[in-house]
Amino acid sequence: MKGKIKMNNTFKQISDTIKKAKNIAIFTHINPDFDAFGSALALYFACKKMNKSVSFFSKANLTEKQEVFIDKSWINEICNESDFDLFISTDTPSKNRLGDYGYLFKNNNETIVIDHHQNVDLVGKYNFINTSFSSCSEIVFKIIKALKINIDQQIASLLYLGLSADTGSFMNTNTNSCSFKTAYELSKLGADLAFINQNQYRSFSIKEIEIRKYLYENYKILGECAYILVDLAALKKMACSKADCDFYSSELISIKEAKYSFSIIESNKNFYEISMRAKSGYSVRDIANELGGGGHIGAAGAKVEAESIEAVKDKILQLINKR
Ligand SMILES: [Mn+2]
Repeated sequence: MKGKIKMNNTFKQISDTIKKAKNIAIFTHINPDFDAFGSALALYFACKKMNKSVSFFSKANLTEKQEVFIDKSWINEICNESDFDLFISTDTPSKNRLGDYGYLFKNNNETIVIDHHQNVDLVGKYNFINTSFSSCSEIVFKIIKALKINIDQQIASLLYLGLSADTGSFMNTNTNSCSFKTAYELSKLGADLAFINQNQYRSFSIKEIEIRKYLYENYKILGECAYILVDLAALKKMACSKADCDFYSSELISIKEAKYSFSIIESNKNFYEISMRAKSGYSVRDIANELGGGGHIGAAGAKVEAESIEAVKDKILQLINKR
Protein backbone atom coordinates (compact mmCIF):
# COMPACT_ATOMS: atom_id res chain seq x y z
CA MET A 1 0.00 0.00 0.00
CA LYS A 2 1.18 3.51 -0.70
CA GLY A 3 2.43 5.80 2.08
CA LYS A 4 -0.41 7.80 3.50
CA ILE A 5 -2.93 5.08 4.29
CA LYS A 6 -3.94 4.95 7.94
CA MET A 7 -3.59 1.76 9.92
CA ASN A 8 -6.47 -0.64 9.57
CA ASN A 9 -9.17 -0.61 12.18
CA THR A 10 -10.46 -3.76 13.82
CA PHE A 11 -13.69 -5.40 12.66
CA LYS A 12 -15.11 -4.42 16.07
CA GLN A 13 -14.27 -0.73 15.56
CA ILE A 14 -15.86 -0.82 12.11
CA SER A 15 -18.97 -2.68 13.27
CA ASP A 16 -19.36 -0.29 16.24
CA THR A 17 -19.21 2.66 13.82
CA ILE A 18 -21.93 1.08 11.68
CA LYS A 19 -24.06 0.35 14.76
CA LYS A 20 -23.83 3.99 15.88
CA ALA A 21 -24.90 5.41 12.50
CA LYS A 22 -28.53 6.18 11.66
CA ASN A 23 -28.46 6.96 7.93
CA ILE A 24 -25.93 5.02 5.92
CA ALA A 25 -24.87 5.48 2.29
CA ILE A 26 -22.97 2.66 0.56
CA PHE A 27 -20.88 2.97 -2.62
CA THR A 28 -18.69 0.82 -4.82
CA HIS A 29 -16.54 1.29 -7.89
CA ILE A 30 -17.70 2.38 -11.33
CA ASN A 31 -18.30 -0.45 -13.83
CA PRO A 32 -19.14 -2.67 -10.87
CA ASP A 33 -18.43 -6.38 -11.08
CA PHE A 34 -20.07 -9.02 -8.89
CA ASP A 35 -17.61 -8.53 -6.03
CA ALA A 36 -18.42 -4.81 -6.05
CA PHE A 37 -22.18 -5.44 -6.06
CA GLY A 38 -21.95 -8.48 -3.76
CA SER A 39 -19.91 -6.75 -1.05
CA ALA A 40 -21.88 -3.49 -1.17
CA LEU A 41 -25.33 -5.09 -1.32
CA ALA A 42 -24.61 -7.70 1.38
CA LEU A 43 -23.68 -4.81 3.65
CA TYR A 44 -26.81 -2.94 2.50
CA PHE A 45 -29.07 -5.85 3.51
CA ALA A 46 -27.15 -6.34 6.77
CA CYS A 47 -27.80 -2.67 7.64
CA LYS A 48 -31.47 -3.10 6.74
CA LYS A 49 -31.66 -6.01 9.21
CA MET A 50 -30.39 -3.62 11.88
CA ASN A 51 -33.29 -1.29 10.99
CA LYS A 52 -30.92 1.38 9.71
CA SER A 53 -31.97 3.79 7.02
CA VAL A 54 -29.57 2.70 4.28
CA SER A 55 -29.12 3.36 0.56
CA PHE A 56 -26.79 1.91 -2.03
CA PHE A 57 -25.68 4.27 -4.80
CA SER A 58 -24.44 3.42 -8.28
CA LYS A 59 -24.91 4.86 -11.75
CA ALA A 60 -24.16 1.54 -13.43
CA ASN A 61 -26.30 0.09 -16.18
CA LEU A 62 -26.81 -3.55 -15.24
CA THR A 63 -25.68 -6.13 -17.76
CA GLU A 64 -27.97 -8.96 -18.78
CA LYS A 65 -26.12 -11.29 -16.38
CA GLN A 66 -26.16 -8.81 -13.52
CA GLU A 67 -29.93 -8.40 -13.85
CA VAL A 68 -30.34 -12.07 -12.91
CA PHE A 69 -28.86 -11.42 -9.47
CA ILE A 70 -29.42 -7.74 -8.80
CA ASP A 71 -32.70 -5.90 -8.55
CA LYS A 72 -32.74 -2.33 -9.83
CA SER A 73 -34.89 -1.33 -6.87
CA TRP A 74 -31.85 -1.86 -4.60
CA ILE A 75 -29.94 0.91 -6.37
CA ASN A 76 -30.21 4.69 -6.07
CA GLU A 77 -28.43 7.27 -8.21
CA ILE A 78 -28.67 10.65 -6.51
CA CYS A 79 -27.05 11.03 -3.11
CA ASN A 80 -27.82 14.07 -0.96
CA GLU A 81 -24.82 14.34 1.29
CA SER A 82 -26.77 15.92 4.15
CA ASP A 83 -29.15 12.93 4.38
CA PHE A 84 -26.42 10.64 5.72
CA ASP A 85 -24.19 10.37 8.77
CA LEU A 86 -22.01 7.51 7.49
CA PHE A 87 -20.49 6.81 4.05
CA ILE A 88 -19.11 3.35 3.27
CA SER A 89 -17.15 2.27 0.21
CA THR A 90 -16.45 -1.33 -0.79
CA ASP A 91 -14.01 -2.85 -3.32
CA THR A 92 -12.62 0.55 -4.40
CA PRO A 93 -9.01 1.79 -4.12
CA SER A 94 -9.32 5.37 -5.39
CA LYS A 95 -11.66 8.37 -5.33
CA ASN A 96 -11.53 8.31 -9.10
CA ARG A 97 -12.96 4.77 -9.15
CA LEU A 98 -15.90 5.99 -7.04
CA GLY A 99 -16.92 8.19 -9.97
CA ASP A 100 -19.28 11.03 -9.03
CA TYR A 101 -19.38 9.93 -5.38
CA GLY A 102 -15.64 10.26 -4.66
CA TYR A 103 -15.98 13.75 -3.17
CA LEU A 104 -18.07 12.39 -0.27
CA PHE A 105 -14.99 10.66 1.14
CA LYS A 106 -13.50 13.74 2.75
CA ASN A 107 -12.12 14.41 6.19
CA ASN A 108 -15.17 15.97 7.79
CA ASN A 109 -17.47 13.05 6.89
CA GLU A 110 -17.75 9.81 8.85
CA THR A 111 -16.39 7.29 6.33
CA ILE A 112 -15.43 3.63 6.17
CA VAL A 113 -13.30 2.13 3.37
CA ILE A 114 -13.39 -1.65 2.94
CA ASP A 115 -11.21 -3.04 0.17
CA HIS A 116 -8.80 -5.70 -1.06
CA HIS A 117 -7.01 -3.68 -3.78
CA GLN A 118 -3.69 -1.95 -3.47
CA ASN A 119 -4.84 1.44 -2.20
CA VAL A 120 -4.33 4.56 -4.30
CA ASP A 121 -6.00 7.49 -2.54
CA LEU A 122 -9.30 6.42 -1.01
CA VAL A 123 -8.82 6.65 2.74
CA GLY A 124 -11.67 6.67 5.24
CA LYS A 125 -11.86 7.73 8.85
CA TYR A 126 -12.07 3.97 9.41
CA ASN A 127 -10.41 1.48 7.07
CA PHE A 128 -10.04 -2.18 6.46
CA ILE A 129 -7.84 -2.60 3.42
CA ASN A 130 -6.00 -5.88 2.95
CA THR A 131 -4.71 -7.17 -0.37
CA SER A 132 -4.39 -10.75 0.89
CA PHE A 133 -8.16 -11.27 0.57
CA SER A 134 -9.25 -12.71 -2.77
CA SER A 135 -12.49 -10.71 -2.68
CA CYS A 136 -13.91 -7.73 -0.86
CA SER A 137 -16.96 -9.87 -0.10
CA GLU A 138 -14.80 -11.98 2.28
CA ILE A 139 -13.91 -8.86 4.29
CA VAL A 140 -17.53 -7.70 4.36
CA PHE A 141 -18.48 -11.19 5.60
CA LYS A 142 -16.18 -10.68 8.60
CA ILE A 143 -17.68 -7.25 9.29
CA ILE A 144 -21.23 -8.61 9.08
CA LYS A 145 -20.24 -11.37 11.51
CA ALA A 146 -18.89 -8.69 13.87
CA LEU A 147 -22.28 -6.92 13.60
CA LYS A 148 -23.75 -10.14 15.06
CA ILE A 149 -26.79 -10.16 12.79
CA ASN A 150 -28.48 -13.23 11.42
CA ILE A 151 -26.94 -13.93 7.99
CA ASP A 152 -29.79 -15.09 5.75
CA GLN A 153 -29.74 -16.76 2.35
CA GLN A 154 -29.84 -13.46 0.47
CA ILE A 155 -26.81 -12.01 2.25
CA ALA A 156 -24.90 -15.32 2.05
CA SER A 157 -25.68 -15.58 -1.68
CA LEU A 158 -24.54 -12.02 -2.44
CA LEU A 159 -21.25 -12.61 -0.61
CA TYR A 160 -20.75 -15.95 -2.35
CA LEU A 161 -21.46 -14.30 -5.69
CA GLY A 162 -18.66 -11.78 -5.05
CA LEU A 163 -16.24 -14.40 -3.77
CA SER A 164 -16.94 -16.71 -6.69
CA ALA A 165 -16.55 -13.89 -9.23
CA ASP A 166 -13.26 -12.48 -7.95
CA THR A 167 -11.67 -15.92 -7.59
CA GLY A 168 -12.93 -16.91 -11.07
CA SER A 169 -14.87 -19.73 -9.45
CA PHE A 170 -11.84 -20.58 -7.26
CA MET A 171 -9.43 -20.81 -10.17
CA ASN A 172 -7.71 -17.38 -10.25
CA THR A 173 -4.24 -17.13 -8.73
CA ASN A 174 -5.62 -15.10 -5.80
CA THR A 175 -7.64 -18.10 -4.54
CA ASN A 176 -6.39 -19.17 -1.10
CA SER A 177 -7.42 -21.21 1.93
CA CYS A 178 -9.46 -18.27 3.28
CA SER A 179 -11.49 -18.21 0.03
CA PHE A 180 -12.45 -21.84 0.57
CA LYS A 181 -13.14 -21.35 4.28
CA THR A 182 -15.48 -18.46 3.44
CA ALA A 183 -17.14 -20.53 0.69
CA TYR A 184 -17.66 -23.34 3.21
CA GLU A 185 -19.21 -21.00 5.77
CA LEU A 186 -21.40 -19.21 3.21
CA SER A 187 -22.69 -22.47 1.79
CA LYS A 188 -23.57 -23.60 5.32
CA LEU A 189 -25.46 -20.32 5.74
CA GLY A 190 -27.58 -21.17 2.71
CA ALA A 191 -25.87 -19.41 -0.22
CA ASP A 192 -27.67 -20.66 -3.31
CA LEU A 193 -24.69 -22.29 -5.05
CA ALA A 194 -26.74 -24.04 -7.71
CA PHE A 195 -28.47 -20.83 -8.82
CA ILE A 196 -25.26 -18.79 -8.72
CA ASN A 197 -23.14 -21.34 -10.60
CA GLN A 198 -25.78 -22.02 -13.20
CA ASN A 199 -26.46 -18.37 -13.95
CA GLN A 200 -22.94 -17.02 -13.51
CA TYR A 201 -21.05 -19.65 -15.50
CA ARG A 202 -23.38 -21.94 -17.40
CA SER A 203 -25.95 -19.72 -19.00
CA PHE A 204 -25.40 -17.70 -22.16
CA SER A 205 -28.00 -15.90 -24.20
CA ILE A 206 -27.60 -15.94 -27.98
CA LYS A 207 -26.49 -12.32 -27.74
CA GLU A 208 -23.78 -13.33 -25.27
CA ILE A 209 -22.67 -16.09 -27.63
CA GLU A 210 -22.37 -13.47 -30.40
CA ILE A 211 -20.23 -11.33 -28.10
CA ARG A 212 -18.00 -14.38 -27.51
CA LYS A 213 -17.88 -14.98 -31.25
CA TYR A 214 -16.47 -11.49 -31.77
CA LEU A 215 -13.68 -12.34 -29.32
CA TYR A 216 -12.72 -15.61 -31.00
CA GLU A 217 -12.83 -14.09 -34.47
CA ASN A 218 -10.85 -10.96 -33.63
CA TYR A 219 -8.29 -11.72 -30.92
CA LYS A 220 -4.60 -11.48 -31.77
CA ILE A 221 -1.60 -13.20 -30.29
CA LEU A 222 1.83 -11.64 -30.37
CA GLY A 223 4.64 -13.49 -28.62
CA GLU A 224 3.37 -14.30 -25.13
CA CYS A 225 0.54 -11.81 -25.21
CA ALA A 226 -3.06 -12.30 -26.37
CA TYR A 227 -5.23 -9.25 -26.87
CA ILE A 228 -8.46 -7.94 -28.32
CA LEU A 229 -9.41 -4.45 -29.47
CA VAL A 230 -13.02 -3.29 -29.27
CA ASP A 231 -13.85 0.14 -30.64
CA LEU A 232 -17.16 2.01 -30.51
CA ALA A 233 -18.14 0.68 -33.93
CA ALA A 234 -17.70 -2.92 -32.74
CA LEU A 235 -19.79 -2.27 -29.62
CA LYS A 236 -22.49 -0.74 -31.79
CA LYS A 237 -22.44 -3.67 -34.18
CA MET A 238 -22.86 -6.13 -31.30
CA ALA A 239 -25.49 -3.84 -29.68
CA CYS A 240 -23.76 -4.25 -26.36
CA SER A 241 -22.01 -2.16 -23.74
CA LYS A 242 -18.43 -2.17 -22.52
CA ALA A 243 -19.44 -4.18 -19.45
CA ASP A 244 -20.66 -7.02 -21.70
CA CYS A 245 -17.08 -7.41 -22.97
CA ASP A 246 -15.40 -7.23 -19.56
CA PHE A 247 -14.68 -10.96 -19.55
CA TYR A 248 -12.52 -10.79 -22.70
CA SER A 249 -9.14 -10.43 -20.98
CA SER A 250 -9.79 -13.26 -18.52
CA GLU A 251 -11.01 -15.46 -21.36
CA LEU A 252 -7.82 -14.76 -23.36
CA ILE A 253 -5.44 -15.61 -20.51
CA SER A 254 -6.67 -19.20 -20.77
CA ILE A 255 -4.86 -19.49 -24.13
CA LYS A 256 -2.01 -21.89 -23.41
CA GLU A 257 0.58 -19.82 -25.27
CA ALA A 258 -0.30 -16.57 -23.47
CA LYS A 259 1.46 -15.29 -20.33
CA TYR A 260 -0.32 -11.95 -20.56
CA SER A 261 -3.65 -10.88 -21.97
CA PHE A 262 -5.47 -7.61 -22.33
CA SER A 263 -8.54 -6.03 -23.81
CA ILE A 264 -8.88 -2.42 -24.89
CA ILE A 265 -12.44 -1.19 -25.10
CA GLU A 266 -13.34 2.27 -26.35
CA SER A 267 -15.78 3.70 -23.77
CA ASN A 268 -16.16 7.15 -25.35
CA LYS A 269 -14.53 8.59 -28.43
CA ASN A 270 -10.76 8.45 -27.78
CA PHE A 271 -11.23 7.12 -24.22
CA TYR A 272 -10.12 3.55 -23.67
CA GLU A 273 -10.57 1.08 -20.84
CA ILE A 274 -7.85 -1.50 -20.48
CA SER A 275 -8.28 -4.79 -18.66
CA MET A 276 -5.23 -7.02 -18.18
CA ARG A 277 -4.54 -10.51 -16.91
CA ALA A 278 -1.33 -12.41 -16.18
CA LYS A 279 -0.62 -16.08 -15.59
CA SER A 280 0.74 -17.16 -12.22
CA GLY A 281 4.34 -15.96 -11.86
CA TYR A 282 3.76 -12.84 -14.01
CA SER A 283 2.38 -9.44 -13.09
CA VAL A 284 0.22 -6.84 -14.82
CA ARG A 285 -0.17 -4.58 -11.78
CA ASP A 286 2.99 -2.56 -12.51
CA ILE A 287 1.92 -2.14 -16.15
CA ALA A 288 -1.49 -0.87 -15.04
CA ASN A 289 0.23 1.49 -12.60
CA GLU A 290 2.37 2.92 -15.41
CA LEU A 291 -0.81 3.57 -17.37
CA GLY A 292 -2.34 5.41 -14.42
CA GLY A 293 -4.50 2.49 -13.28
CA GLY A 294 -4.09 -0.27 -10.73
CA GLY A 295 -5.31 -3.61 -9.49
CA HIS A 296 -3.88 -6.96 -8.52
CA ILE A 297 -0.83 -8.90 -9.72
CA GLY A 298 -2.89 -11.23 -11.89
CA ALA A 299 -5.70 -8.85 -12.84
CA ALA A 300 -5.44 -5.10 -13.31
CA GLY A 301 -6.78 -2.26 -15.41
CA ALA A 302 -6.53 1.38 -16.44
CA LYS A 303 -8.40 4.09 -18.31
CA VAL A 304 -6.55 6.21 -20.84
CA GLU A 305 -7.19 8.91 -23.39
CA ALA A 306 -5.39 8.40 -26.70
CA GLU A 307 -5.60 9.32 -30.36
CA SER A 308 -6.28 5.74 -31.42
CA ILE A 309 -6.88 2.24 -30.09
CA GLU A 310 -3.76 1.11 -31.98
CA ALA A 311 -1.65 3.65 -30.07
CA VAL A 312 -2.92 2.24 -26.75
CA LYS A 313 -2.18 -1.32 -27.90
CA ASP A 314 1.37 -0.37 -28.98
CA LYS A 315 2.02 1.28 -25.61
CA ILE A 316 0.89 -1.81 -23.66
CA LEU A 317 2.90 -4.19 -25.86
CA GLN A 318 5.94 -1.96 -25.37
CA LEU A 319 5.50 -2.05 -21.56
CA ILE A 320 5.14 -5.86 -21.63
CA ASN A 321 8.16 -6.31 -23.90
CA LYS A 322 10.30 -4.01 -21.75
CA ARG A 323 10.45 -6.55 -18.92
MN1 LIG B 1 -13.03 -7.18 -5.81
